[in-house]
Amino acid sequence: MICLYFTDRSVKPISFESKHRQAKLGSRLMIESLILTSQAGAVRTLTLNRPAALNSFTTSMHEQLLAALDAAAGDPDVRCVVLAGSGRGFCAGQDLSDPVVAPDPMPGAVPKDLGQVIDRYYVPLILRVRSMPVPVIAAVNGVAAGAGANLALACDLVIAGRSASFIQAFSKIGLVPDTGGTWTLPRLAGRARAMGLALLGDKLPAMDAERFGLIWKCVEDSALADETQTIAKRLAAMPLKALIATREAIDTALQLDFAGALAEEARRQRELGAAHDYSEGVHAFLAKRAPLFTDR
Ligand code: T3D
Repeated sequence: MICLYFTDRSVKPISFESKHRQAKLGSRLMIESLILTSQAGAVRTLTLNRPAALNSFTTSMHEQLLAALDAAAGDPDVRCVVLAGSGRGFCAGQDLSDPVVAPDPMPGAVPKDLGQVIDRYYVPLILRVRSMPVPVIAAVNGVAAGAGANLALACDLVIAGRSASFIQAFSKIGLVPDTGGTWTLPRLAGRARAMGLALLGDKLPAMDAERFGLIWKCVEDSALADETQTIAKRLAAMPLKALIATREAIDTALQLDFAGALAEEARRQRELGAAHDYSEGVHAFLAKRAPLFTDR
C-alpha cells in the first residue's frame, strides 16, 4: 500500500499490489513503487515515480506502468487516465544506466540487443496507451526526452506546463526516434519539423510544442494539475465509446483517401447511432437535461 498525502480530499490513493521491484537496502527489504496511482471520481492518475533520474524507464518501471495501465483499462470505475511525472521532470526516456541497455565497456563485448528491449517493453507500452478503452491525457510537468517525449505525444491529449520541454534525444546517442516517434512526429508537426526535431535533438519548449501542433495546450506550471483534472473530468463524463471511436477514426483516416475516410465515418456512425449513448445524448439535449453516458 502506498501512502500519499493529498490536499484534495476527493483524491484517493490506491494500493498497488506489487510483484515488482524489490530493492535491498542494507538489511531492509524495500518495495519501491515506481508508479503512483490515485483516483479522483472516474479519473485515474498514474505518476511515473523515479524523480532522481527524471522518471527514466527501467524494466521495473515498464512492468509497473503496463500493469497499472492494464488495471485502469479493466476497471469499470475508470473513464479517463492521466499520465504524469513526479519531481521536476515528466520522463527522460530509457534509463541509460540500466544494465539491459548500457553498453559493456569491455572491448569485444557482445552488444546489447536494443531491438529486443524495444520489442519487449516499449512496443507493448505504446500499443497499450493507444488502445486504452478510455482517453489518456499526458500532463507534462517538466522535461520529456526520448521515449518519454514520444510516450507523451502518443496520448490523446497532451497538456504541458510552461517550463516543460520535449526533446527527441535519440540522435545524440546514435539512435532513431522510437516509441512511435517516427509515426507520430510527422503526423503531428509535418515532415520538416519532425526532421528538425529528430535530427537536431534540441529542446523544444512547451510553448513552441503548442505552436508546432505537437501538443494540445501549454498552461502555466501552477495551473497544470488543476487544468488537467478539469479536462479529464469533462472527458470522463462524455460518451466513451464515441471518444474511442473518434481516436480510431482519426488514426485510420490518416491511412485512407478522402472517399475511404467518408466510408469509415458512415460505418462508425451506423454503429454508434445504434448504441445507448447516442439515444441518451439526443434525449438529454431535447429534454434540456444533463446526459448520463454509460456505453463502453
Ligand atoms: O537505448 C535504448 O535503451 C533503447 C531505447 C531508447 C529509448 C530512449 O528513450 S533513448 C533516449 C534516452 N534519453 C536520453 O538520452 C536523455 C538523457 N537525459 C538528458 O539528456 C538530460 O538529463 C535531460 C535533457 C533530459 C535533462 O537535463 P537536466 O540538465 O535538466 O538534468 P540532468 O542533470 O541531466 O539529469 C538529472 C539526473 O537524472 C541526473 O542524475 P544525477 O547526476 O543527478 O545523479 C541524470 O544522470 C539523470 N538522468 C536523466 N536522464 C537520464 C538519467 N539517468 C539515466 N537515464 C536517463 N535517460
